[in-house]
Amino acid sequence: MNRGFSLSSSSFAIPAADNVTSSSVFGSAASAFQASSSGINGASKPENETAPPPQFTFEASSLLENEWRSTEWSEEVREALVKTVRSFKPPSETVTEARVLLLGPVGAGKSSFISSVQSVFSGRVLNRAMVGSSSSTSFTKKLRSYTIRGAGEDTDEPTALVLCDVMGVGEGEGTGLTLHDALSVIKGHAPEGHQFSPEQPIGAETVGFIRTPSTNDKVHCVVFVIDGSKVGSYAKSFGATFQQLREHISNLGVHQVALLTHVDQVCNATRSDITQVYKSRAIQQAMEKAGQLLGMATSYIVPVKNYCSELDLDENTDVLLLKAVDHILQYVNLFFQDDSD
Ligand SMILES: Nc1nc2c(ncn2[C@@H]2O[C@H](COP(=O)(O)OP(=O)(O)OP(=O)(O)O)[C@@H](O)[C@H]2O)c(=O)[nH]1
Ligand SMILES: [Mg+2]
Repeated sequence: MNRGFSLSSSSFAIPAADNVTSSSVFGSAASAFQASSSGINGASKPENETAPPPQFTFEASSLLENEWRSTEWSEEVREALVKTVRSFKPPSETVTEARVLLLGPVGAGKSSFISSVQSVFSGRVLNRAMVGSSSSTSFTKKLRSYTIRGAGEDTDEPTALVLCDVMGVGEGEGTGLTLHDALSVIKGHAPEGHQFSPEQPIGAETVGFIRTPSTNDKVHCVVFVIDGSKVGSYAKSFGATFQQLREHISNLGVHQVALLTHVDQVCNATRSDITQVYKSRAIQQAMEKAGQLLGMATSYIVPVKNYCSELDLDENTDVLLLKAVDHILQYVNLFFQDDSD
């Protein structure tokens, strides 16, 4: 009987890589894994537990003369991107949907991104994945997979994109998603609706545990979600945590990208006009900081502004969100290309 992976009370064994090849896309491996089942951060206390975290100060708030990534902002671009996502099919004979998992600190905007993407496709702002307020404990407690659906002529027609929402990674011990559970979800062992609990790691005893996941059950791309307004003040331990996670995820052959959210709170000019996003020095610096935190080149990271207080969609906000989805789908494709090699 396949019992998945073994656990002990003092430490847990990381599930084997399920015979998938390690991806060469990612940089050097992070430090050796040393985690406990108490939390994704491991047993050690956050380094800055006694001292308040340093505030993120940007060197400059001015705008660059030219965009550092050229972007077209128009209704045509928006429509073209919608079409691309709607017509997306995973390049695989057996898999019909791309499963994309959002991982990141509590309150970073994971659920908001899912709701925002669904809003774009629904033609109105809605809260599909339940969004919390910024706090120290994760608002999302269960694994929920959301198939993004079209609207208009193709009313409710599902796209092949499934965005998976999980509990956020906490700063302290015993709070938030554990490394073990994150990897279990990525490997396809976790049942839909599973309620995360650091005391009850996902294993053979978990109700609905998927013993032999198919490629359909597995996650095909992981998206790290980082709050741009907090990127400089996250606990130092987050950096080590994310880099450990990335190492394990890379060993599973799953590509990773990142979203920098809350860009409206990083730069005032961008708050009033989202098309300034690639001219903002502050956002450029926040993206670099996010890259350092994740051990990831900036080319994997895209900025987004989620819908949060708005009641109406905005064409340019849609373009930025759709560009992020398009970026993610490129790395989904790489998973299937690697798989068929
Ligand atoms: N200004 C602004 N607020 C945002 C943005 N994205 C999310 N928020 C707000 O940030 C808060 C947390 O958002 P969530 O989507 O619940 O974050 P989460 O990552 O799902 O959090 P947990 O489920 O608790 O781990 C909410 O109040 C959102 O409205 C953004 O791009 N800009
Ligand atoms: Mg959430």
